[in-house]
Amino acid sequence: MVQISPDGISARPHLPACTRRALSLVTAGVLALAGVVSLAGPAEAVGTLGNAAAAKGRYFGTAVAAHHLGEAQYASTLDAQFDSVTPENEMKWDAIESTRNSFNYSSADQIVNRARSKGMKVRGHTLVWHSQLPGWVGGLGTADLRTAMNNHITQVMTHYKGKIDSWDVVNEAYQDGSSGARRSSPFQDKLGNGFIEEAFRTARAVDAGAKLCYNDYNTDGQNAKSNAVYAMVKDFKQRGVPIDCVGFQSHFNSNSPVPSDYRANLQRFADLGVDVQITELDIEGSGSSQAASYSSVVNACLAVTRCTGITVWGVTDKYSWRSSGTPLLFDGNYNKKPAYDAVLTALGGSTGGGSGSCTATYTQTATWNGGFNGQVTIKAGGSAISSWTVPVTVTSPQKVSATWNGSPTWDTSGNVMTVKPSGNGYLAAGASTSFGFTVNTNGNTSTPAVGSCTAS
Ligand code: G2I
Repeated sequence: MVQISPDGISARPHLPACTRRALSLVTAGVLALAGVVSLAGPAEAVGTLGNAAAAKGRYFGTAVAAHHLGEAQYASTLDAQFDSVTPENEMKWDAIESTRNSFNYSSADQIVNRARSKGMKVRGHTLVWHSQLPGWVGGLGTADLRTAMNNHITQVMTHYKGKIDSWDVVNEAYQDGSSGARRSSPFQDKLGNGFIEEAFRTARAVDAGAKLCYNDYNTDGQNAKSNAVYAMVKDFKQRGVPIDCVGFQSHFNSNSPVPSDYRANLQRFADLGVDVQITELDIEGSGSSQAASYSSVVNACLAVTRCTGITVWGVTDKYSWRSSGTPLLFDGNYNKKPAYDAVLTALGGSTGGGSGSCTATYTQTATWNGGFNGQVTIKAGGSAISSWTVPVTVTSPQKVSATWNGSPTWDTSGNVMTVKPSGNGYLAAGASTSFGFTVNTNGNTSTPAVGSCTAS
């Protein structure tokens, strides 16, 4: 544990000699002027995503891939943070029935059994989808295809009967764009519009205990596609076709940001008498803007009583289906990102998580023409913590030129560093430590934004 002493500034190797000389002359004055800023940000976030969501009556899940479960950090992050899983590919038609009537459940079973042994929910994804569909399905004639579709639903749902919270019975059956039309697929083209209803009726007959969802993307705000899905769900509810939930995939990026009417759109579906779920959430970006988008999604779900849970589409950026967009809550080294803090904070944190708490307090310790030094003091709450992270955001064109007593990782914008201890991060109850950094202002003297301290 090292406290940064202002007296040590002139000895720091990171500063140019002229700066060190200037600092040694003005240190006393600087100290008099230095501002101490206690963080006025959101309440400190403690606990885990699953615990915090549970306290709000929701689940917080992630897509998982069976072939990553043997990686220790993947498994420990999954187990520590999430209380629901969705097999990312293992329950798709090509994974389970690549040859007609020959069912292979091994990878999906691995995920389902593991999750259930840890008390996690499982979302089933997905029974009827045009993609990841083995070639033999498309080659069938109409009657045979109908038999094959119903048989696939029946076999798979029977195998998992009683183990699945919600099934994505039909996935992505509508076209993008303004037509509001159905997407071409073997099911649509040969069985016609009635295939969705038939799939849901078959599914209900197999496992009456599972919630049956229709799941799609680009339906997150009100648009022609979501209007078409809305009309279908309304019709199903009026005619008694069994549907319990609608999944909103919520794959967002700068071309497809969180819609401003996201909450209203979730609400209008809920008002039809179905649950709504955010099923494949990921938001490309980094730092505070990504964090803000995640926060808005969580807030939208919390504002809709029938929004029963949120699933992010992967544990870590490094295994995301669009990894280069760094769309998830943990970076490639399993560090919590600002987006993680934002989600946990939006969920209200949790005092029951078992990990302690910490606070981060910013002090400007020195300033000179063209730069300043900042110091962040981390203080453990009423119980000991084994480690901590604190995000610090500077404003472009500012640049952090040096850090000490902390280990930073940078987001792609270069404006956000997430700092963790450079050595052992243990702090006894009420104990503190500090890290420091130098900012070259490049003309902008804004105070860095120091986010909430996350204890672990
Ligand atoms: O595309 C993102 C998602 C859109 N909604 C439905 C989801 O099921 C879909 O998930 C993605 C998976 O994240 C990818 O991992 O679905 C893709 C396939 O459409 C998955 O990609 C596939 C690759 O295309 C295959 O080459 C690969 O063999 O993953 C397979 C298994 O790793």
